[in-house]
Amino acid sequence: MAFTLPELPYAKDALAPHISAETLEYHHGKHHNTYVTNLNNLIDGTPMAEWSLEELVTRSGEAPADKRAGLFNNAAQHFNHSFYWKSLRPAGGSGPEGALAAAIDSTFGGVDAFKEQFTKTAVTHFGSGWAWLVKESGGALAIVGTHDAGCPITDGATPLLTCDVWEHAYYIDYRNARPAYLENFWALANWDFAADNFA
Ligand code: MN3
Repeated sequence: MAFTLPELPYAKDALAPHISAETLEYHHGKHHNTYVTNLNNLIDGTPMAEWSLEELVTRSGEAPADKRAGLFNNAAQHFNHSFYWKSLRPAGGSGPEGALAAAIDSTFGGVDAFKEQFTKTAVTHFGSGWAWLVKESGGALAIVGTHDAGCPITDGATPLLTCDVWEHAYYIDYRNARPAYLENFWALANWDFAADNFA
């Protein structure tokens, strides 16, 4: 079954001034859309057309050798971007509550310490990739950086929240200033989404 570009869960101008409508126009309408188109072209007419997106990400090694890299990259980027749009919200940023807040406190020593570590992972990540808050397969919280299309579900982790640190995510609004993009990420972080994923 062919994949479709998911609608953004908010209006294109709803994340401004932190992330502009122009950024979303390109990032969602062009970049993400291209990953979806490429993925559909790779699986069309093959048995992989029956696989779920998660299966395509975690089982790309079973694909024909000449398709493996493209399949993983485009499937994982479709997964990662769909997850990123939901990791943001116009009225985000307040902070975690309940069980997730307690786990963040005990793991990182508080929300501010968590944000500091996550920001450091995102800002110091070399080149293109992603910063994630995940629940590892054993249940512990962790901050992980993944390169290019890297996706934590390949390690059996459950993603809770992500920040896209590819330049296309921030170059229109912040040029090369990834730290400024991260500062603004915290004004948009969707903690309800993270809590739902943690539960
Ligand atoms: Mn991106």
